[in-house]
Amino acid sequence: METTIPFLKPPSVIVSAPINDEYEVRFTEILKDITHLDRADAALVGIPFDGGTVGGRPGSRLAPKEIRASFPASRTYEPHLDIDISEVLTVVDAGDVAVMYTDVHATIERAHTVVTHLFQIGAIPIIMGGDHLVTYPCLQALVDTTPGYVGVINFDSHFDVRVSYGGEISSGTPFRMALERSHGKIRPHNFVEIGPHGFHTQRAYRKYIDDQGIRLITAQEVHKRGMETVLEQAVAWATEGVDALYVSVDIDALDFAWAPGTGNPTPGGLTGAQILEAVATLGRHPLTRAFDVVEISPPLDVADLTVIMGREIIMNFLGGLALRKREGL
Ligand SMILES: [Mn+2]
Repeated sequence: METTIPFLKPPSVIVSAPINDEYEVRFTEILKDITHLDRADAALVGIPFDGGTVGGRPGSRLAPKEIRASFPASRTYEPHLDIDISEVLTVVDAGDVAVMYTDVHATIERAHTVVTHLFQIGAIPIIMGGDHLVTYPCLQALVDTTPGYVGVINFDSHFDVRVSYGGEISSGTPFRMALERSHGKIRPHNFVEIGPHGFHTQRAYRKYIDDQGIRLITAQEVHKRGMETVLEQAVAWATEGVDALYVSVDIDALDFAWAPGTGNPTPGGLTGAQILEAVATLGRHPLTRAFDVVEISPPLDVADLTVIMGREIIMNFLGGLALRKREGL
């Protein structure tokens, strides 16, 4: 059945699989087009917008295109999870939000409209940013379509709760905006930030986090205690009394060795293995309703490593989602 969603354009790239051996299935071979949206478990959607990048280096508007171009390298089976997503999931590439590069507010409106439609259809949106500002309309869409409270887990090297640049909204403001405009539906104690580290913020924002009761797990704490342990705590906090969970991955939560192609690369962050473990666990959680990966900047990348990292983060989230469906969670 054809589903028409306003402000949605076809995918920026459609790639076919290279030559396979007879047992091989590439992710691009199972990725369906928008005509399958009504029965999709998950829907990829790009938001190629970096107009919120006011203080750093842009380029993340090119990430959806480059991640898509990289998809043929992914197969459908993962040995640790022991799951073949082709046996379980229907995944659709819904396309890109028709952003307006010179109009931040119109772009936010359009992203909100598109993602709201995806929630109403029942698909879990897999959002490819764009900078971190794009999380705001997507999270707001989940708040607007969820009857009860919404929890949030954000992987980030920054808090992203700024009041920045004379009140201008930006990639540093999405979670403050979401909290203050959620009409109480995102309670600070259900909002967990994992990964802040390094000399990249100010005490005033830490004070805001602490005063509100927002939960903080620094990257150093993840390294000391292990991702499995801290994530168990994070999930307990974020899901307490909520109807839905939103998961956001700012690629700059990772150490710059694992994700050099981003506006603010930093040392000391999460490892590739830590984030992949975390997103698979969160994909499997029955309350997770939305997922985004933001701040991958292909023009700043080295040998496509950050694009590949983003692609693998998406694949591991889908692996978790496939486990959830197979186990009936
Ligand atoms: Mn961020």
